[in-house]
Amino acid sequence: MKRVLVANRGEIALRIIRACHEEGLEAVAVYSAADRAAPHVRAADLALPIGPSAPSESYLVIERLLEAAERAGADAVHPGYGFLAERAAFAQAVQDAGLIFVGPPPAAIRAMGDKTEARRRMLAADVPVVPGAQEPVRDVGPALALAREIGYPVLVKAAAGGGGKGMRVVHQPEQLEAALATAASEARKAFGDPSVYLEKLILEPRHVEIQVLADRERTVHLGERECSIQRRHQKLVEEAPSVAVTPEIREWMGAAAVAAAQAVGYLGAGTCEFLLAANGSFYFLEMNTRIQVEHPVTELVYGVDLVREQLRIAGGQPMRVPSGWLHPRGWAMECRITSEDPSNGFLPSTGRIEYLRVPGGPGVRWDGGIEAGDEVSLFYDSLLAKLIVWAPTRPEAIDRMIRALDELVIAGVSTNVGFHRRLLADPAFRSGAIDIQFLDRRTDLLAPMLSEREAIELAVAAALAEDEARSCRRPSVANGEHANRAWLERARLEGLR
Ligand code: MV4
Repeated sequence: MKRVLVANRGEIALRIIRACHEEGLEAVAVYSAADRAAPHVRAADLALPIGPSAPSESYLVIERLLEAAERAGADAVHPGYGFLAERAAFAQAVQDAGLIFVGPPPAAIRAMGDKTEARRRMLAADVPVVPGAQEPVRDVGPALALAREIGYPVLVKAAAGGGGKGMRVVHQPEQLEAALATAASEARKAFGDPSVYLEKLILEPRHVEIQVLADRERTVHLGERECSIQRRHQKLVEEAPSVAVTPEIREWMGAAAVAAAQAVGYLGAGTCEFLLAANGSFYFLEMNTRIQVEHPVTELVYGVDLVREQLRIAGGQPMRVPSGWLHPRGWAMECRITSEDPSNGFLPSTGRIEYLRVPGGPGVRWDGGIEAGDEVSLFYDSLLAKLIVWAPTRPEAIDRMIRALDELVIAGVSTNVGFHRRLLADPAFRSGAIDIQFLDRRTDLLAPMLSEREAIELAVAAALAEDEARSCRRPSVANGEHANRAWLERARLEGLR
């Protein structure tokens, strides 16, 4: 393996290109029309165009990517996350073209992609799954009998699903028939497959996932990530380890994740998602057969470069993770920085990045895909960058994240930076009392005060004016929706809020 085509864009493409270079591999970027001058294009050894801006005409077109790999003389393809990463047909097509797919075997992707099939395999491997069905339900009669057996409330889920689409909560038998119909129709629209099945609804769980890594000899786990801070299935903050996971739970959940991976013949990096109930019981939900957005928090507490390990494993080398017990060291936290306006229903915002100041200093990592001058469009998802910190303890990690968020300046598009600052300062978040419904209860964290919004608009204008004047003073400034402390204080004194 010498030359890797990176079939992705943004921060993850850049992350993969850097890992290739550290592994002594050449990296080939691909780009759509909108990404001609994107950072990942300039970081690569070679970059090839693959079509218009719309993903359906570029990053999602298997033939375009295989053509580019052929033209570049690449011998491997890394899919990143999103786009084609979990399409078994893509992994298969890459292999059929005589190239190495940097990921699991197509059969493992396929097995985990079908949720009832995955549940059957997990049961056979003694991995705890949520009580429920292993086969899709078609008719309301058998569904009622099953729901009675499971006990209400039950959840109707899409068999081809994942990510929350086609899910319906049912509290009473009278609601079941309608829920089956709406879930099936949603599933057909989203996945082209109307099959649905039933599970018991787990109330107020945490979302905890285990990182696994498998080479041809061994399968190991690298502990958990706590991903409960999410809104409408979009994760916003992740951390490792989890306050709710004791060494015993870690050992059991880790063993379950390793068994899950082995049950499908897994290879490379993957993640098993679990629901962790308040009483310590946990249930396998699904396996993500790709590198995930939040992988850096695991890297920081386990001292492993997961993308480099993916590349080594794909090239037939053993992983460089020691055998025996691995333990997390310290605490890592990640904030997803998105071009969305939390005070406006998290609608995506677009525009030109007029100004960017990236935080730094000890224990701070910036996995970004944007630079000042870049245009943020609606063609791609709203993730601009990930701000990741490490510190010896959770309170110190939170304080360090607040410090880093204070340093961060993004002007030109609205971002969720202000939301992150409010969340990290919140006593309930700091106490660790979080579950997947946390933000549903705490809508107060989503919308800033009106006066704050006004202050911010003024702060952004001030930042831009300063930038233009090429002032050598540190800009006293702006974060889309939040102004820094000094500025807010000035605004308050001047009667602006
Ligand atoms: C559940 C659940 C409660 N009980 N299954 C959401 C997406 C998909 N990965 C599975 N999901 C859930 N399955 C049972 N039996 C709650 C969720 C869920 C959720 C899970 C992880 C992270 C965020 C979530 C938000 C809402 C619901």
